[in-house]
This record gives sequence, C-alpha cells and structure tokens, in this order.
Amino acid sequence: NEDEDGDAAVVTKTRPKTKKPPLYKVLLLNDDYTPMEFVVHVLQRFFGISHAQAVEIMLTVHKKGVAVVGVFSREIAETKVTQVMDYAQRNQHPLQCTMEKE
Ligand code: NFA
Repeated sequence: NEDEDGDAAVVTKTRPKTKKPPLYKVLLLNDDYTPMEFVVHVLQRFFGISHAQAVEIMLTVHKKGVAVVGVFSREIAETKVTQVMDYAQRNQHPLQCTMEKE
C-alpha cells in the first residue's frame, strides 16, 4: 500500500480470505498387550523422536490412556496413522493410532 509521494503513509492491511489449513493431532492409545519397547521403537521410527522422549511419551500413554505424539497437516497425519497401524498389525500388536482436528 505504498503511496505516490514517498513520505510516511498509513498502511491499512486488508484481509484476503486465505485460510490456514487445519492441523491434526496424532494420538497414540494404550492397550494391555503391546510391549513397551515396541511403542518406544514406533515413536522413534515414525516420528523421529529421541529414545528418551519416546520413553516419556510411551509412559504417558501407558498411565493416562492416550497422548499426543505430534501435530501435522491432514495429509501427513493420515500417513503417520497408516504407517503406525500397518506396522503394528504386521508385528501382531493391537496398538492403536488415530488423529483428530486440533
Ligand atoms: N500398556 C502396555 C503394556 O503394559 C504398554 C503400552 C504403552 C501400550 C503405550 C500401548 C501404548 N505393555
């Protein structure tokens, strides 16, 4: 909104209707059977989380029933959920991973 004469001018920003895409929380759910070490491994493998952080998150899920593992765009969140669910199934563990809009 620069004006003609070059000196100080009040700039009024209009608001074009561009919406940021919604973000999604990826959640990990507790169960009684999936080994703790497997959950820690999943967190490191698919979410790039350090071993120490992965242990913390796993223990939060174990104690509270659920924890947020990360926040992503819809497409990335869907990919994470699919990867975790496929990997758990391939290893015959009932681990559940889901997503919800923030
Ligand atoms: N509750 C599982 C156990 O005691 C561990 C677990 C943690 C499972 C987090 C799923 C998610 N073996």
